[in-house]
Amino acid sequence: MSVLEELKNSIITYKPAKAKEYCQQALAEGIDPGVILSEGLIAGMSVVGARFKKNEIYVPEVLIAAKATHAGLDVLKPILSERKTEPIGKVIIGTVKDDLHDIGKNLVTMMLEGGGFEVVNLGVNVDPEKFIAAIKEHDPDIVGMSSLITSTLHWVEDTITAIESAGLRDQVKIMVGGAPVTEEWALQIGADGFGKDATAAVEMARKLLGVA
Ligand code: B1M
Repeated sequence: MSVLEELKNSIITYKPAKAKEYCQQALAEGIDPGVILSEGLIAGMSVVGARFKKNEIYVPEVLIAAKATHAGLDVLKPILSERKTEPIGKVIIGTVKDDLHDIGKNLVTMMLEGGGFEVVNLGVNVDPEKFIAAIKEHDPDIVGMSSLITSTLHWVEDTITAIESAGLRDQVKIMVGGAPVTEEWALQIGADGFGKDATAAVEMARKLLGVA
């Protein structure tokens, strides 16, 4: 079995220590970190997601799989986040209120950092007031929101409304993403941009700031 298959397997079989080990091995073999991410970690998490959806596994298993994914991400982070030049813009990012999913948001954070952005990661369950306080504190160019659950999607729209009410809407661009989010919905609720995945998020962030 190749190291990427072993890595994917370590997520599916809930083995954080192995995930870390295989990520290190894949890097040592000279495999591109983006490939390790997509064909190892994300591929494994996709299988876990499908099994969770079919009720073949439950929250405790998903939590250990998420832990394994994060163990791998920790190995890749220094490489993916390496910035070679001055930041091209500042982004604050968080998972919206009542939502604790953070794997995708953390991936987007790493890819943005690697793409030349300075990123302030506000974590999960971020309420509109915390987004507003962070805009005032950090003066970002872009506010990023991640949302994974349909029942809490409304917090994305509520946060945009709160940013408008606070008189801060004109000074930031807003980018949203997460599995249930579509481009059409994002634009409809007043966001400036949408990212289907972490790579698209970096492209969108550059576009929003007019960077070629
Ligand atoms: Co939850 N969960 N979960 N979960 N979970 C989903 C989202 C779900 C789709 C599973 C299912 O099929 N049933 C479902 C939501 C259903 C719905 O709303 N329609 C669900 C549910 C229901 C729940 C709970 C309610 C379960 C329960 O308790 N009964 C509960 C809610 C807790 C809460 O948040 N309040 C819950 C809990 C959990 C765990 C804690 C166990 C764990 C999270 C661990 C963690 O994140 N630290 C978890 C996980 C892991 C998942 C699945 C299996 C995987 C999510 C993930 O990490 N994907 C997920 C099923 C699925 O999505 N297929 C599921 C991998 C990640 C790389 O992809 O996050 O989509 P993703 O991010 C992508 C893009 O979306 C995009 O780029 C990323 C990288 O490519 N992107 C952005 C994301 N954010 C972006 C922001 C941007 C741009 C792009 O700009 C700012």
